[in-house]
Amino acid sequence: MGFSTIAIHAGNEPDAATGAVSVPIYQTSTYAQEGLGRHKGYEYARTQNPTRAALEKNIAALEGARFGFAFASGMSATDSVLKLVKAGDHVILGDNTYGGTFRLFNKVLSNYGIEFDLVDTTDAANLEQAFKPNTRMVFVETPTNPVMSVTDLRAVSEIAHARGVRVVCDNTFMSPYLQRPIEFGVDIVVHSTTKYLNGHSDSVGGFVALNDEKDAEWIGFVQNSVGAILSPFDSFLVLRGTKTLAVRMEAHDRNGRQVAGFLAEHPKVQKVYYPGLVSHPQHELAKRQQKGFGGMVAFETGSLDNARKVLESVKLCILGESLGGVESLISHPASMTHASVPPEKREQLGITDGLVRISVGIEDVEDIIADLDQALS
Ligand code: P1T
Repeated sequence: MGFSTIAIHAGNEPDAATGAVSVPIYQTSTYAQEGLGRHKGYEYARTQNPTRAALEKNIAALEGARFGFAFASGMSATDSVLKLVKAGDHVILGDNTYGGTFRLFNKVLSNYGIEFDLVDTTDAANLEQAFKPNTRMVFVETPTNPVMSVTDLRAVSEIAHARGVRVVCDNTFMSPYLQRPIEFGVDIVVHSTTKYLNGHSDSVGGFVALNDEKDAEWIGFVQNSVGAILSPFDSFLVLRGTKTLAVRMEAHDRNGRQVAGFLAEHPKVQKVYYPGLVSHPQHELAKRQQKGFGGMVAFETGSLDNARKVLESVKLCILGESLGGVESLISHPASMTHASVPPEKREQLGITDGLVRISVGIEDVEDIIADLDQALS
């Protein structure tokens, strides 16, 4: 079956009791039991909820995974995956990730004896040298937030698997429509469903998709034991969102390419970060690994002053954190999403004070370009 058919039907069976075509929001905390140890498979709503279960089936199918778990946020999904490692274990973390992912490793997990090194995973030789005897996981984001570096998922998976190490990929920027990491050998996919999967900027959530039965059993155990579950209402919203994922991603991709092309030609823009541009260092890899280039674009304005002028002059694009919604959002990574990354590391990655990031929405692209044009001038 094709992607859109799966998106619309997986997990979305008509309700057995009423025939409702949309999976109902089962807004209940508990379930009546017929007798001691006798029930319909639902005991308590942290453990099982039919709306959440429908979403879990849906996104797992979209990622080509056997198992899926929905969490309260992208960060809680990542944190739960990190519960596969223990004190004394080492994790290789891509050197550019969402700032909150770095913060989780740097300020939280490090307190629990989990060691990590930041590695530029766009360079396979670099990665080979980073393994230690206690390395248990490689965690990458591709393309990265915000400088859009692309990591070769097949190469990373081969290198890690040769050492018996799991590979995790944060697939938030692409969504399963544009990239399916498991097809390249990745073991575990994480998402912030807050972004493209939900797609309407009205829900915060996260997801973990994987094939390994033992790891899945543990993630499910952690989900129930820690309790960072996605609510029934949010599960409903994301389930509604994924039905239109393909058409939305096509539109984000189309608009993203045009906005990146416009910026690349603009005299006030010094550099554009977008894997769809032939000038992008991993353009050929992105063409092989991704079905498109998506709607995330970053560009260098040269200074904080210039960035501020652009960010405060836009009229259609909305200044704010987050991405992946139907509306265009514009942000300043250095002071917003990546403020928790040390300044020298930011500088090294290209997250300068002059860098501006756009999540290109699905408005009419001429209007987005006209807005950026007037803001730049
Ligand atoms: O916000 P939350 O749902 O917890 O997701 C965290 C997260 C994880 N992974 C990636 C790649 C992300 O971009 C995010 C969140 N990012 C933003 C809020 C942002 O504006 O970049």
